Amino acid sequence: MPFPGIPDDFLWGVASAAYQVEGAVAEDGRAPSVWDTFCAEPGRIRDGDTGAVATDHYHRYREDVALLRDLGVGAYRFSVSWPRVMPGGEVNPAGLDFYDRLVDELVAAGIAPAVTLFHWDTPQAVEDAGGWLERDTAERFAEYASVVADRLKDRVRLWMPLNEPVVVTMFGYALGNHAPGKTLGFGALPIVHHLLLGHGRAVQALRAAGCTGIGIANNHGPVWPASESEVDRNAAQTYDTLVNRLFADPVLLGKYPVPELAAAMPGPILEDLKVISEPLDFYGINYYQSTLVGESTTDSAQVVEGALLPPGLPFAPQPITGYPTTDFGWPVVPDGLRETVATFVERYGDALPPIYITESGCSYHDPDPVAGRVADPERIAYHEGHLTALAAAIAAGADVRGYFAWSATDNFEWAAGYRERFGLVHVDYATQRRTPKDSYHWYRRVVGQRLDPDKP
Ligand code: GCO
Repeated sequence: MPFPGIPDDFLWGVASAAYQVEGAVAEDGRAPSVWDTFCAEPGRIRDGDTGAVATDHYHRYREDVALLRDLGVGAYRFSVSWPRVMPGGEVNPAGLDFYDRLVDELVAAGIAPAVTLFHWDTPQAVEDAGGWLERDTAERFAEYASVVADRLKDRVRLWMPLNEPVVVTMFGYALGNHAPGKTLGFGALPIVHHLLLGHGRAVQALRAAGCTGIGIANNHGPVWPASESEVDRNAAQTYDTLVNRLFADPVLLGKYPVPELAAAMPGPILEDLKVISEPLDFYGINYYQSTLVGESTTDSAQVVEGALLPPGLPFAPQPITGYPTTDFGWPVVPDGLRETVATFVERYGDALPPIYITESGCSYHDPDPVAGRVADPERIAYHEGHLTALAAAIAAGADVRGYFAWSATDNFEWAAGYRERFGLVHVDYATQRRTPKDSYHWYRRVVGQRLDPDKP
């Protein structure tokens, strides 16, 4: 049996997000999101790629669900597109119908739907009214949450109002290499509070609609100091606070991690924190990599993961050496997943609900299919290593209930376009042909052995 320690009722899944797979951006009443606008600006996306067609999942969802059924996963995490469901503030029945069909198809295939409500695709109309810089956006988001809940609540097993709010804030609003492309630096801090308030108000709306299985999906990873020097340790601690605690502390503990951050937030903070810390049924961790951080020693800007970090920040991410890297250049540190989970257990104690790993995955520039096969041994090694590390965290006492591989199919990797391939299924973008990779067959065996130990 692989991964001893992983419980038999563990939920095996795969994940995706609307703008990365759906395409059909102007169909059935969908309005533009900030990502449509951003992709249309020259120079924003590698090779000028856009999500206009993506993997055409909007039209091919039946074929995609059939692939998931054959994979044998127990759950599929996808996101609902806000600009499809409420393009201009009013409900668009045709948009909502798509998710109704998708959810029916999943349920018929024996797969539990796990829904993200905001995977970064703010309707452009909402952005034009101030977007997440405006408190009112949290209310608009809660209205949208209740519309989706009313339609899908009878069939959805897990709900995640927000996905990776720290990335939206940092890349979308502080550094500007993601939509909506704003470069506000620390001026982006109000976004944090409004996203959190949107989360809390959406949780309330979901509960009011009778939903259960409510959580969040946020990305986390160990932050290691570049050296034992005090300056490097302080720099790492600051960075850790921003990426690992800025959203988790308010949600789980009802407070901001440090008074300076609380002081930077707009509105009636104490009242809001009560809403933000509505109890959750689970906490979703997206894990991709660990980060080495030292003091900022340069007076010039630094490019990290495509983002231009301005000079003068109190920290500087540095390359991690001694680990293999993916073709995207990310260090592969499986034990970082164990460490992340262990840190959460230690840091939040009784305030931490059960954990799901809501994403983990890797991009390799896979070869084209040959005779219906795509060999991707590195991706298998990635997931095998991370599941082994996760099993160790569980063996040490962490309550982890599931793992969602990112991603089901190759898809639109934001500013990096289509070059990066994270899927268990290869997509030929010229023909939209899907070819399960070796990693798909490997994952199918892992999932299947858990379900039925006698299965070959
Ligand atoms: C997320 C992720 C995904 C990415 C994946 C690989 O926020 O859920 O950013 O959308 O495609 O993490 O970078």
